[in-house]
Amino acid sequence: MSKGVPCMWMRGGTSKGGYFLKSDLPADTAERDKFLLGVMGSPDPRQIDGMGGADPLTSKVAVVSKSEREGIDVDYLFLQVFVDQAIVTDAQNCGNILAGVGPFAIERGLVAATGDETRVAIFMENTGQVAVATVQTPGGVVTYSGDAAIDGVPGSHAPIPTEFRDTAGSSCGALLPTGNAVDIVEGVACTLIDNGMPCIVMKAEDLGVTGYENREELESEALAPLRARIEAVRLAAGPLMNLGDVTSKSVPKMFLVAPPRNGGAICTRSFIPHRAHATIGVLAAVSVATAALLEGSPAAEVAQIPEGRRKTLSVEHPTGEMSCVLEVNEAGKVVTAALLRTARKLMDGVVFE
Ligand code: NQM
Repeated sequence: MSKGVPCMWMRGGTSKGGYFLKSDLPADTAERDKFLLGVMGSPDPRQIDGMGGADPLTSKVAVVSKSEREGIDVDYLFLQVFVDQAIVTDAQNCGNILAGVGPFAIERGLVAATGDETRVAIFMENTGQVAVATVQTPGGVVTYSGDAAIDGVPGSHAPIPTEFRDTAGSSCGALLPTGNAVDIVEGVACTLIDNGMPCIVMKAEDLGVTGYENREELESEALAPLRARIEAVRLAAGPLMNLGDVTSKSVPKMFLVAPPRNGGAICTRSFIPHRAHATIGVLAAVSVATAALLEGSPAAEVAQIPEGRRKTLSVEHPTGEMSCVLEVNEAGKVVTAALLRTARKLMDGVVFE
């Protein structure tokens, strides 16, 4: 048995996972991945012999180190540990797990608290972009308690407002990798978009569902043909999005959109890509909200878009909504996105593979 590796287990947004200092993990990637598979208990649909929660949303890892980059506090590498396959991938980012990175960095002494609030500039290594998170640090100590509530998480916690810049083309090289707001893929009208997360956005109606189904319904046997059709679109679109063969990749994420039902801007259901999401990914929400601003796109057809250069788009999801504050320039291009997340430290100790 190994002697264990220091690790903090945290909820970040509506996800959960292990947060490690880079220096505590094996430097060799293959060794690191083998270790993380052991920690999570993968591959196994129940992850019974590990810390993973038998769900891609709770089988996640943040690797954090002090940054050498100008103006940046820490570097953050996100790793998705597949549940039922022996795959660890850095091919996607994660804005939910990102929410825990600021508090973790302060707790581990990588960043000094600066009064009651501490801004942490985070370089997201997966996509080469920067996020700035504001962490509550009353008296110079991280607090997780507060009044901020986010849908998909019971109770309220300390707010962690997070700002993104220049997220367009994070993995696909361009906001619209095909150059089009609409492409027909496998007979379905889609927007292939990447404003921080490669996403494919389709109207639920075009796939024969309402877009208001819950997670259980979306994963039911009755909707197996829907999932097969969505996967066919995904596999065909991967190369068009400069992602190559996406058979064993966790991107692109797949979105069904419908008119908002609860006063929001748009209603979403997502597949990430094979499980239905319980809520919505952070950068995925930014990407879908951006798609809704594109004239003639499937998302624009169903969305209610607020006026003004600074818009709050409430993106409805299966268990509530996520508000994205988008700032657009004169040409209507999204230049910044800001969201509210919370995080909570669950465990600090050593973990065994
Ligand atoms: O899009 C899940 C999550 C995510 C990703 C996934 C995320 C993002 O909810 O930034 O947060 O899409 O696999 O944690």
